[in-house]
Amino acid sequence: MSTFDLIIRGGTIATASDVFKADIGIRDGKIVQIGAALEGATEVIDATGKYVLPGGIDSHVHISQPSGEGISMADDFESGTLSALFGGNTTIMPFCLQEKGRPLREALNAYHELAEGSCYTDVSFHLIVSDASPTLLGQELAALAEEGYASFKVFMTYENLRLNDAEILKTLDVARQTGSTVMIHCENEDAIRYLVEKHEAAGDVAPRAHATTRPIAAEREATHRALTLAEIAEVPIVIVHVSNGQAMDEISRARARGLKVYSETCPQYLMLTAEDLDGMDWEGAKFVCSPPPRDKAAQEDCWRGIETGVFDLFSSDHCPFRYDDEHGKRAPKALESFRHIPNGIPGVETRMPILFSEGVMKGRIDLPRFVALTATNHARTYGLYPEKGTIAIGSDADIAIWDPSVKKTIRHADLHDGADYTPYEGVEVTGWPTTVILRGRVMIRNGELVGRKGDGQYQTARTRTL
Ligand code: DUC
Ligand code: ZN
Ligand code: ZN
Repeated sequence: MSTFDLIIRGGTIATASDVFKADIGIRDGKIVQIGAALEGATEVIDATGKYVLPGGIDSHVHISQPSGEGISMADDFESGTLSALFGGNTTIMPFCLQEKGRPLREALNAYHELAEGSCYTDVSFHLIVSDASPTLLGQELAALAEEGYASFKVFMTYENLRLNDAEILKTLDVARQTGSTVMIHCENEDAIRYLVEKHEAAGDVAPRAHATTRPIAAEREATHRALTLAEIAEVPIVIVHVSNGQAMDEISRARARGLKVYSETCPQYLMLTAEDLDGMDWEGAKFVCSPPPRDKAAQEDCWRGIETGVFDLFSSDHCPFRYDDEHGKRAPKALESFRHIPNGIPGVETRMPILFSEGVMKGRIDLPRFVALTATNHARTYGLYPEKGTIAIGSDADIAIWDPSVKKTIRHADLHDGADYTPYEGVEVTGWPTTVILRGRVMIRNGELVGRKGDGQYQTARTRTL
C-alpha cells in the first residue's frame, strides 16, 4: 500500500506567511506531509515551475438567489461552482436569503436542497437577514449559529431588504452574544432614493444614472454609521464590497479607535469605472452593481488598500444576470429605467486570475498577500480555518496549482458561468490555475475537468472564539 494517495512534487508552495519549495503528501483528503523528496504515492503531479497555493475561497458569491419578480439569476449551484472551480476556487460562500415574513430555517432547507449533489466546489452559506423579527433575533439566529451558520449579511440599502439602525443594533447584539459575524452592505438608502427620483423626473433613466445616484458620499456615510453602530454594540463587523478611498478612510479611522473591523473589496473596483455604464444601447447595464464602480482615482485607492492591508478580503461579489435576456439585465422594466436593472455582475472565475496578474505578476503584492486576500483570510473570518484556506499538515488538501507562464485573454466564451457576458472581456492576464484539487481529489487536471458534479460538500462554520 502507498504511503500517500497523491504527491504534488517540486512546486513552489505559498501560504499567507511563507514561500518555499517542497513536496506535499496527501492521504484521505488531507495534507499529511510537507517535505523534500516524498515518495510512495498512487499518483504524482509534477508541479515544477508552478506555484502551489491553497484553493481559493470566495466568501461573497450569489447563486440562485431570489431577485425580484420576473428576474432570475444566471447561475445555479452546478454552473456557479463549476465556474468557481475553473477560477482556482475550492470553496465558495453564497448567501441564503430570508424572504420577508418567512423563517430563515425554511429558506435554508430550500437552499440546501438546491446545492445537494450539484456542487463542484465545497460550499458554506451566509444568511441574509431581511426581517429582524423578535423570533429571528431572539431564537432562530442563535440556534443557527450553534449549527454552523455563523455569518449573516444585513443591508442598509434596498427598500425591501434594508434594516434601520435600531434593527442593525439588535442584529449586532445577537452577533456579539453568539460569536457570529455580521457583513454589512453600506449605502444610504434614503439619499439614493432622493437621487433616483430626481433623475427619473428629469428623464435620466439610462444605466449610467445607476452610478450617479449611488455616489461615494452615500457609501461613506453608511460605512461611518455601520462602524459607529458596531462600536456601540461592541462587536466586530465586516464591511463588504468597499469601492473607494473615502469609505476606506472611515475603516482606518475606526481601527485607530480600536474597533475590530474586516474589510473587503472586489475586482470591479480595481478594473471598472462608472464610465463603463455609459455603453450604447443599454450595454452599460452589464456593469450595474452596487456599490457602483467609481473612477480611476478610486481604483488607485483600492489598490493602495490591497497593498497596505486596509483590505482583508478580496471577493468576487459574483451576482450574475444574463444580459440579453428578458429575465436579466434587459427585463422589460429594466429597459424603462436603471432603477429596475438587476444589480450585480459575474466574476467568480476571473477574481483570482485578475488579482494574480494585476497584483502578483505586476509586483504590487507578493504571493503570501495574494494567498491571504483570496483564501486564508476568508477561512479565518468565517470560521473555516484551519481545515480550509492554508497548506498545512492536517488541513484539507484544497490546492490550486498556478502556471505563471500561461497568457490568456479573458473571453466569456471560455468561462463556465451561466451568464452571457463577462465585464472583463478582452482583459489580458498572465497566470492561471491549471490544476485544482479538492480534498485530495483532482478536479481539474491541466485545464481539463476530471471531477464530478456532487464532489463538492457542505462545510459548517465555527463561531468566533475571541
Ligand atoms: N450587494 C451585493 O453584495 N451583491 C449584489 C448586489 C448588492 O447590492
Ligand atoms: Zn451588497
Ligand atoms: Zn454581494
